[in-house]
Amino acid sequence: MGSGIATMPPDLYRESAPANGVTGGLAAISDAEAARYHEEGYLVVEDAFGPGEVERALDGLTYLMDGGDGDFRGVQYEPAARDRVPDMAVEERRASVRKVFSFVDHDPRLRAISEHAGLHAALERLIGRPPVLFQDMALSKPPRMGSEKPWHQDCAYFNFQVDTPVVGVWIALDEATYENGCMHVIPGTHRDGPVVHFQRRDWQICDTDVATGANVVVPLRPGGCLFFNGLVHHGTPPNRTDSPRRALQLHYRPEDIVTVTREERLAVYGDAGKDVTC
Ligand SMILES: O=C(O)CCC(=O)C(=O)O
Repeated sequence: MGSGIATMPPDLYRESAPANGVTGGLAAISDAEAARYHEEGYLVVEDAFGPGEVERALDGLTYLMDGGDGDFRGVQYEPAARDRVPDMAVEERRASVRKVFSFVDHDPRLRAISEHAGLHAALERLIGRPPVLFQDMALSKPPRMGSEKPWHQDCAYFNFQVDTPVVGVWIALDEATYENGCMHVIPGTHRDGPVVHFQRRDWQICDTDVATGANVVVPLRPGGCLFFNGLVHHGTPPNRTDSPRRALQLHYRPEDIVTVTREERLAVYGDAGKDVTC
C-alpha cells in the first residue's frame, strides 16, 4: 500500500482553458444554465455576490479566527504552522489558517451568505427542490504555504445514498487564480458515479485515475462562485503566490434524503479489497 506522504505529481493540474462562466449574477441562471450544470457537473457564475457581501464574509471569518466567539472551535491551521500558533502575533496567526468550519451559528454575516435568497433560488433550480445547508466551511490557502487538495468527489465524504443531489457552492473571497490554487474540475465525471478513494496525500482519487487531459481551470474574481455536483472530480493545487486565497464552501442537499452508515459509504468509495497499488 502507498504511504500518506506521497508527493504531488508535477502535471496533475493543467493551466487549461478557463471554464465558461455566466455573467449577470445569480439571477442570470436560466433553464439553459441548469441544463448545462446537469450535463457538465458544474456551473460558474461571475459576480454572484457583491463587494459588500464579500467584505462582510471576510469580517465574519476574521472575527471567528480572532476568538470573537468564545464558544467557537472551528479553526484549523496549516500543518506546517500548527506548533507555533500559540506564539504567533495576530496577523501571522490569521495568515496560517487553513480552514474555518461550522460557522453559520456563530456569525450572522456568514449565516446571511448561506441563506442568501438569490443563492437559494439558484440552488432550487439546480436541485429541483428547496435546498438544505448541511456543511459550511471557509478554505484558506495561505501565501506559499497553502497546500494542495487532491482530486476527489465530495460525496466520498458524506454518508448519503449515492444518487443524492448534493450541490457544492465555492465562493471566491480573494481573486482565485491558477497560481494561487483555484478550483479545477473535470466536466462530466459526475455521470460516471462514485469512484474509489485512497488515503494518500488526503482522502483522494488515485492520481493515475485522474483524467487530467480533460481538466478545466476555474479562476474567479471575488464574489464569483462555482456550483458543482457532489460527484464531479475536482481539486486545487498549492498556493505558489505571496497572497492568500480564501473561499467559502457551502454544501446543500434536498430535505428528504436517504442516509447510509459510514461502512456502507466506504463499501462504495473505499479501497478495501480493491487495487491498493495506487
Ligand atoms: O478550496 C479548496 O482548496 C478545496 C476545496 C475542496 O475541494 C474541498 O474541500 O472539498
